[in-house]
Amino acid sequence: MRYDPMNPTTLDLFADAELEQRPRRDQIGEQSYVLRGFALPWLERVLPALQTVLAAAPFRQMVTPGGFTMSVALSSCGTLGWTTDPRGYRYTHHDPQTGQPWPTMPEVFFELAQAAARAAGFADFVPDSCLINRYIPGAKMSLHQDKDEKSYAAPIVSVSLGLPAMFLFGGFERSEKSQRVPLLHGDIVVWGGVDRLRFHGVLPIKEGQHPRMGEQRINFTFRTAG
Ligand code: MD3
Ligand code: FE
Repeated sequence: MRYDPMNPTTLDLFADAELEQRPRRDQIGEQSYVLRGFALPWLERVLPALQTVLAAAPFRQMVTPGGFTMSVALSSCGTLGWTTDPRGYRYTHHDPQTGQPWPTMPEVFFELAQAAARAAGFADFVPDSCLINRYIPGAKMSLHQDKDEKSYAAPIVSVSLGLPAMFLFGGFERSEKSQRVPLLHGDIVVWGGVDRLRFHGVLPIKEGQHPRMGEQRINFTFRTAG
């Protein structure tokens, strides 16, 4: 009989192991870890808080300094939000679309990011910025480095929700071969230290429907930017 979480006759010691075959924590770089499903127990609190943030700062597509409209739509919360326009990439205190300060980072976002950083060996992570990326099928993020933060001492914590993604974890030069890391709903990746300036990107998201999130992938990227 197939495991059915609602049927007590199949609730045995192996049931949970069958549900989650992937290792709980996977090291992908010297100081980078995938925490599989880490965010799942938090989502009941995270998703309503996300709706509140997005009501104040809706997703919008931005234009790169090179003049290209990004396929990924963005929002932010925290004291600093990441933006791009034809003049360049930068962190701002205000949402350029509303002129208002970016929405406050919900406490549950902060706590989740700090707990994930700790689980990967980074004590006392204090993010001041959460970039929220929305991918619809076909959207991608080309290989790049994150270099707009004041200091590279703090790690970066990334939370994946919704449709699966193939994450590209590259080297320190664009030309180096990338590792491919599949990321599913609820996975968290923490990167820091020597891996902080690695090239990275996301392959185009495949068509699909996620039961909880619909036809999209949402990624939170927590940073100490200021
Ligand atoms: C790896 N976002 O917003 S997670 C980005 O899934 C970005 O939306 C991707 O890259 C996404 O800049 C990837 C974040 C991430 C951030 C910094 C990194 C991955 C990283 C630094 C080094 C290696
Ligand atoms: Fe990035």
